[in-house]
Amino acid sequence: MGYKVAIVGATGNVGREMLDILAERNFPVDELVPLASSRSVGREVSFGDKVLKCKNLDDFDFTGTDFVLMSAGGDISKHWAPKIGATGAIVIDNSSAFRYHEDVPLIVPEVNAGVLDAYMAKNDRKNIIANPNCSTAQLVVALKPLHDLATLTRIVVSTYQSVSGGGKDAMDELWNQTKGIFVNDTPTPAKFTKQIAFNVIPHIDVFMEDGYTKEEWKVLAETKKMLDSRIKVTCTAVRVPVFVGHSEAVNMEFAKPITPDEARDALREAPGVVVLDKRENGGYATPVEAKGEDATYVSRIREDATVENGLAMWVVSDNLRKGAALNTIQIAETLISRGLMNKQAA
Ligand code: 11C
Repeated sequence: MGYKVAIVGATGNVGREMLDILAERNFPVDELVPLASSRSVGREVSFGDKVLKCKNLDDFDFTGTDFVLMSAGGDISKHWAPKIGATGAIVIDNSSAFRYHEDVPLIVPEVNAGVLDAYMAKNDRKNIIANPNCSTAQLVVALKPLHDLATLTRIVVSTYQSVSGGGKDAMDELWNQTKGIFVNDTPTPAKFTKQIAFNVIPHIDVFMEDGYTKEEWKVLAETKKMLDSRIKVTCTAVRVPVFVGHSEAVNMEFAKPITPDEARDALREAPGVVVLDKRENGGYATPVEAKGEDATYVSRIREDATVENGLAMWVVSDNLRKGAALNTIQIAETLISRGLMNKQAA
């Protein structure tokens, strides 16, 4: 038995990745409906060997749809997700609109799949499940086995985030500036606040009152919500001139002693993680290797001797996959494999 799946934002970076991943993983789809705003209605998208035309989100009847995967920005999600959820469809939302709501689960299946059991048993659920920010998703996949082993108390994260996190216009800006610089054009920032080609920018999303950016705050709030609210988290989020793949340097403090070897062994056993950690030239992952892959790569695992029970590591993943489209689809797969979709799919 298959499911009726709709994708809101099917023509965007993440929407197209969702279509590819559903086909790659043979997700049990009976019918797939790509949806877009009125200006993109009729645009074609590929799903496996099929070409589908986008329908209009504004007048689509969601009755009988099992899953609605949303990635069209926070405003669209705020407006549509509650209405769609009320029809009985399960909305898995990639925006930040509902992530911090107490009654909306925020899920990375490798970390907190069990939360879904309690949520789906609730009669008054909104039928909305949130997907985390890309920089948090890969982080918690790598932190979870270490937290289980030695109890994290504090983490310091520095991110190196690719431009694809900012959408297609951001990718075009890096591409055009890079080409332009070779012919002596003066770069004109538009999507970014400063030149992104051959530069790094310590600013992602809006500034908050305390001087942190919203991206940095998301890493903190989402890690606490999914992993453990007692962990102290601080973050500096930086945009780098890489097209796809976010990287993170992570310093961790634990309640109990843990050696780099113990951490490496636990990470090798952990779902969704590939340890690539040879202490030699090239013995670590970079975004180039992570692009197009499902895994979260962990490298450079070593002691952080500046604190008691400290470790440091380097974490890399494809932000469009584990950070967005793949995790969304894994949530849907988890609902099915845990027998939680029976009612919806009847
Ligand atoms: C970036 N992390 O790299 C952002 C993109 O809250 O889902 C995803 C924003 C979000 O710009």
